[in-house]
Amino acid sequence: MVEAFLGLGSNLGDRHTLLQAAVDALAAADGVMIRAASPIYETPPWGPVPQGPYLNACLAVETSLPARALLDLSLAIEREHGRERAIRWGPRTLDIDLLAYGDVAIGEPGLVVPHPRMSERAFVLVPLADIAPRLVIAGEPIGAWLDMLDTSTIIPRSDLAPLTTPGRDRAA
Ligand code: X6L
Ligand code: MG
Ligand code: MG
Repeated sequence: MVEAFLGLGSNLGDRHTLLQAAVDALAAADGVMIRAASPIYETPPWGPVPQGPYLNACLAVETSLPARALLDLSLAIEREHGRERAIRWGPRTLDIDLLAYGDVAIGEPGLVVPHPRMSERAFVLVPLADIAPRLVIAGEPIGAWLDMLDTSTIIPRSDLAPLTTPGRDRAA
């Protein structure tokens, strides 16, 4: 079993429902157990394409799947929820990124882990630090990377229902 971290994002459609649908689909998959879900954040769009604001969150999962299978599962779930890839870095109903897969480093076509740009992206690191405060990225603790970023625009959406995962968040 390997602990992996996934980044979730949505800026098209019913963003909150789409993030929860991603959690549900991952939780239903063979070989994937969700261990933690971060709070949900509203984040300004980052990158060269003008687009609407995102909801972002991160998941910790324990998995018996190889990294490539976890990636393929994530891409299939994206497609099942309307993901189109018309514009690179454009708006999307659902994005599921494999951020880290145990301590394994992989560089293959379509599969680079740890995600090479996550340490530059506050919309990834803020929710990731919530569920993995002791994570080390490229030899530096996540907090050191966060200290170099402007996190002031990464806004917790505590008005939204938290992401619910099987075995947690059950009614009392
Ligand atoms: C120059 C060139 C500067 C490219 C930045 C940054 C490209 C981010 C892609 C870049 C560049 C990305 C999300 C997002 C996207 C998201 C928020 C990407 C892929 N995904 N903004 N922008 N959340 N807030 O999940 O991350 S497009
Ligand atoms: Mg992404
Ligand atoms: Mg992606």
